[in-house]
Amino acid sequence: MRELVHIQAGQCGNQVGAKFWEVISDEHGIDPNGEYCGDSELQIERINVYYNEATGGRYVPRAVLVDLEPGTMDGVRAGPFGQLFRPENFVFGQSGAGNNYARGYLSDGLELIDAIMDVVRKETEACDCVQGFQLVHSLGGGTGSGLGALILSRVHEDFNDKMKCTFSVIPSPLVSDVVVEPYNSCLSLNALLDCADLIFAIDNEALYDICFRTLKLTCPTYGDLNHLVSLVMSGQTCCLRFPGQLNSDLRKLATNLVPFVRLKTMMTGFAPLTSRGSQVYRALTVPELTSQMFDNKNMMAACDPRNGMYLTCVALFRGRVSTKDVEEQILNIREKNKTYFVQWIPRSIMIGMCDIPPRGLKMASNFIGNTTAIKEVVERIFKQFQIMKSRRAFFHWYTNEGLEEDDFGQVESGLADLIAEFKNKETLTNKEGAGEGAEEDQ
Ligand SMILES: Nc1nc2c(ncn2[C@@H]2O[C@H](COP(=O)(O)OP(=O)(O)OP(=O)(O)O)[C@@H](O)[C@H]2O)c(=O)[nH]1
Ligand SMILES: [Mg+2]
Repeated sequence: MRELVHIQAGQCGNQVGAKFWEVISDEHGIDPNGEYCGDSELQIERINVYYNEATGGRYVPRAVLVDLEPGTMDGVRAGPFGQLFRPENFVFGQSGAGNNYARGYLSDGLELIDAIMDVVRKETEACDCVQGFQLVHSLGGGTGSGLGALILSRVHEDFNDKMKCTFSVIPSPLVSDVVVEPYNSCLSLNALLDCADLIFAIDNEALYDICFRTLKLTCPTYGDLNHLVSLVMSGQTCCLRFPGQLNSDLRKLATNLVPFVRLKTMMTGFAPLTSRGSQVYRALTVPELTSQMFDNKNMMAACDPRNGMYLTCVALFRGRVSTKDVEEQILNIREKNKTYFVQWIPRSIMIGMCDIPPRGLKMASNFIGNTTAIKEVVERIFKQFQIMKSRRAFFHWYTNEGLEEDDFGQVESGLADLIAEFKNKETLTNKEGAGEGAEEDQ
């Protein structure tokens, strides 16, 4: 069995993470006591990917829950599936990181990291053959950004040959008004680029827009945003959790999605979009799902794919759908949009199928896109970073905790290079592409 170890850090990480476990437990027929009460072999066949089996047939999430303050953990424990988690896997401090990356990455984080890694190691060693790790966190908060990056770098050191992916929530002024979030986000993203294999960008700006424009919620809450995140996370992981053929492990997924080592920040999408508790009354069809999943309005990152080029993508269908229909529709959409796909990766859309639909739907589709348009999201936070950095504003909060001014300089050049690489790849033609490591030339 190829197990995964899940780690959630900070307020956002814990709130989103708790929702993820709620949704997948439901999909696998695991009740809040950890007992299996499902009705299909498919639910249980690969249950060990995410759950440990404890004595008495209880299923326990292979999850490590971390925060620098105790409050969010209490929130998780009091939540609907709070009793599911192993009590020893809650690791927390007392003070919080006060929105400061440096407190999460250095001072306070360093005090807690050994206790965290002890739990991570224990979980990993108990696995038969662990395939990798997933981290859920915000890039805006001090704990999520700083401690999240610290954990991932330690995991990278200790388990070098295992896969690491992150679900990273990107801040937006529409949702939060913390001034230093661009600092935290850029510092964290630059660190993740060194040690993560796949970064799923979950952009609060896009989540808010979807809630407001598409779902007509006038005042979206974190509960509403996290409902959308849970659709993405359950979809993105369903090929790992249920039996199937394609992209059935993280390494295959990353190998097919990431043609260049630094370009691993993924845009995600979902169709059909529904608000919490609402139903889809219209019968859905494969053509509808396909066109919606490639639609800008369904993307959980605030960028327009038409302002960039797709390098690769995965189209994942859930429920009882015909493979032939799906293949036809994907060919169709690729043909219609061929100017937005780089020509030097000929088979850039991968298709995945999973028989089990998400709760309340007959069918659904998930999208993972590696598009250079994601540079718009990076640029959004990077510009604010640069404006503040040019005046060295707020630096003392970071240097007081042990970060050096030079670290800001390195982040600046790292992300400037990243944006330049995106721009370079979208202008490459076939011939140049061949020299850059593309395998086939049409
Ligand atoms: N989508 C979503 N975003 C959240 C949630 N909670 C916080 N955020 C976002 O996360 C950022 C703040 O980070 P938090 O996760 O609250 O901070 P933290 O990691 O606990 O770090 P400190 O509190 O600074 O120690 C802001 O951009 C918030 O908008 C949530 O439940 N869902
Ligand atoms: Mg917090």
